[in-house]
Amino acid sequence: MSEFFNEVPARIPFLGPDSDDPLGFRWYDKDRVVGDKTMEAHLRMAVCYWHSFNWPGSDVFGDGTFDRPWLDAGRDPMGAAREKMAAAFEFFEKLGTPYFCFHDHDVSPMGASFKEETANLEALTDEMAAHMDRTGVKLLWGTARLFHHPRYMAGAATNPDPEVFARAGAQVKNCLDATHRLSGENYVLWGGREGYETLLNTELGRELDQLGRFLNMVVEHKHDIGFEGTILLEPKPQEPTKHQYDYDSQTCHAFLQRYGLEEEVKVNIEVNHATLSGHDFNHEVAMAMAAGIFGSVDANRGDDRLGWDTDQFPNSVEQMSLGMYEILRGGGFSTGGFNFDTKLRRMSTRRSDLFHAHVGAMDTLARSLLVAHSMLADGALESSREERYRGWSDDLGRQILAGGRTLDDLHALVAESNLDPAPVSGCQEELENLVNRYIERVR
Ligand code: XLS
Ligand code: NI
Ligand code: NI
Repeated sequence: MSEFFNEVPARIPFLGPDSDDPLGFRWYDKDRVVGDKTMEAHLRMAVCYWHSFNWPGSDVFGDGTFDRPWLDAGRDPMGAAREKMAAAFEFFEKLGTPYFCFHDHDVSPMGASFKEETANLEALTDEMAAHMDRTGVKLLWGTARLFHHPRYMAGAATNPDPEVFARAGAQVKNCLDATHRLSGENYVLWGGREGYETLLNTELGRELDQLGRFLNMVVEHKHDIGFEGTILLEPKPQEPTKHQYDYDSQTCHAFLQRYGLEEEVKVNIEVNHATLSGHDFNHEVAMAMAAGIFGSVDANRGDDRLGWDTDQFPNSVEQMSLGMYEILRGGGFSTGGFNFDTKLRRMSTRRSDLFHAHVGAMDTLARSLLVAHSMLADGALESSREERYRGWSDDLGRQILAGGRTLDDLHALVAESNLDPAPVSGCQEELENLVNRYIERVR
């Protein structure tokens, strides 16, 4: 088979932190054991099919800039899909990520009818299975593109027209079946158009009920076919809609509880969707962990100056260490992992740029894992946190939480002893310095 990324060696090697080779890992040593698992098993990293292979480098103001011959106009769609698939698996294998993720229409042409769409996906799913067997690369998650075609312009599940809901349901069945066939470990729903542009034409309560029913149908189908992966919602506050219903982790949790799905569905947290919703990445992870709905992560970051989804490769060890700390503290990933839902900049036009980008991102996550693990193993942050809440283990705290004290009781207690607790320092700056020390010293 002719290679597409022929300037890159068969496998990106681990060379260690003293190496200056731009195409070697400095931190990602997949077999290195960190705590109880290898780096590879902790991070469960995935490359996304869409931005890396199915996007020509276009933006709203300009055409594609990348060298992606399978996207050229006039190509036979199935032939082009096969060529793209071969290049994608060559990339996954050379890079050494254990997983990939896809949308149905990243791998498979839409066709002229639903029948053709279904047949295309089935045929290309078989070919993906063969590539996966050959390379050992696994599927972290699949997802259906329910936001691209004009029929979905007013939403898929939340569309005012039930026929659009039906069309979306049929598409998700195809994609969930394909994900199951490929032993995918999760199935994602990002509700890019499940929201609104203006309240003037929107029946908000009705749309939420539609979305709740749609998600229940997805879960019912999952059980019908015996899919054991996790169903994940991907929160995002807006873009392309003015308001997306799955705004952030806390909103998703309330939605899941309302529609009886809190035991069935978890969240796929994207680093920059967190910041777009006005939160830090570590906040979103901690919130999902606290609600018992943490699932997976899309690792792409934003730009501090830009208020949209720039999908940049993660390069901040501090940001990712703080998120990683919450992930480890909550017990790590089960079926989830780190997906690179990341885009090159349009001017990164060398084929090898895709490698440079992922190598740096994987090193950033690996180094962040080491930082987070040593912070957790040393226990300094945890012991100061425990100390801060110590009172809640004493009688008063336990009785309050168990429901054994009323406001009258508290009134009597405070009046009797003139209770006047002294403020205690939160030690924030000391703790921040501590984190920086771990970042400095990690090896
Ligand atoms: C868009 C989302 C999207 C999902 C998959 O902002 O991040 O790429 O991850 O549909
Ligand atoms: Ni995403
Ligand atoms: Ni995104």
